[in-house]
Amino acid sequence: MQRSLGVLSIFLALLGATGPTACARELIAAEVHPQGHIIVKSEELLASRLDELTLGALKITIKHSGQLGNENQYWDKVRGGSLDIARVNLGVLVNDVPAAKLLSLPYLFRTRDHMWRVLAGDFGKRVAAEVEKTGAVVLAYYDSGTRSFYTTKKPLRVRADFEGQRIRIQNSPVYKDLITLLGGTPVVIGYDKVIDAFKNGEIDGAENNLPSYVSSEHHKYARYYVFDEHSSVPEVLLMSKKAWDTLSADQKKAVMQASEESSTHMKRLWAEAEAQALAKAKKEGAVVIDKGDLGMAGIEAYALKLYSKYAADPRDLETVLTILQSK
Ligand code: GTR
Repeated sequence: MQRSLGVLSIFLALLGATGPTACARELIAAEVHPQGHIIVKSEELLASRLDELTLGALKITIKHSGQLGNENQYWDKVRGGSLDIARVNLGVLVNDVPAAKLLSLPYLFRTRDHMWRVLAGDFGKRVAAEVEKTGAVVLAYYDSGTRSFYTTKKPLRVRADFEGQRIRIQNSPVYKDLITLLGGTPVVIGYDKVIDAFKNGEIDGAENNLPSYVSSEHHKYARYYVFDEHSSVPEVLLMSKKAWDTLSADQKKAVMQASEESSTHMKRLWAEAEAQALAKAKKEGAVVIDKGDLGMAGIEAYALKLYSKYAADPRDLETVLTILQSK
């Protein structure tokens, strides 16, 4: 009797050690940024917290550096249910999620905090509901700071400087119209191909936040970074509805908690990531021009013409006005 209890306890201990891992579920997450980028670091935190919270039952494998393709492909796969998780820029959703189009309008937010407050309110709920209709679930938003223009030959200081400039953009009608209104030529290129487009002279410029400007090494080709801060479109962490629906209620809670913790962690680190990127860019030869030294009134006057097109629907106009007036 004594002996068989001993065997039983050893057996149970072994089960305890291997049990949860043996039936662990692997969730695949797609990411374009390389290891070391602040977003990937935050996703690593997400993975380890989820592992802890579910005692090893849910594990996230991050396929970083574009191993699974580009963001438009991730978005299609997540909606279609063939990819569990993807982190993309919310701007990638513009063709399917009307709220994302409004959020991409230039000069909509005054500060990052303004954007975070809008996302935490009714507008954030609208984004989540529209995303869910397409077959995905919003887990969290990540900071993406503000996007500004950068170019190879001369800085875009005033509106007239845009003339003749070929500017790389994400595949977004809002950005296409923005560059055209400013007098440039929009060129849609996947993020992973922008560096080649700079090398072979296919484009004269692009736009992005500082951490991406530097981690993608665009700063080595496009030295002139002008702080016009035309947009603040956050990153969004998505899960396919198909994968989500297979989770238990406790697992869903754990996924949401881990996502939120990772997003909060990233918000705290963002300012430092921007400062580090700025210092590295300058050290490696970038010329950074502050907003006060740009002809912002002229640039904004052209850019804001977009509002009458994208907020033509009275309800959208009301939403945009509410955002612009909100504190
Ligand atoms: C980055 C963003 C990426 C991608 C990229 C781009 O800031 O983190 O997800 O959208 O911009 O310009 O394509």
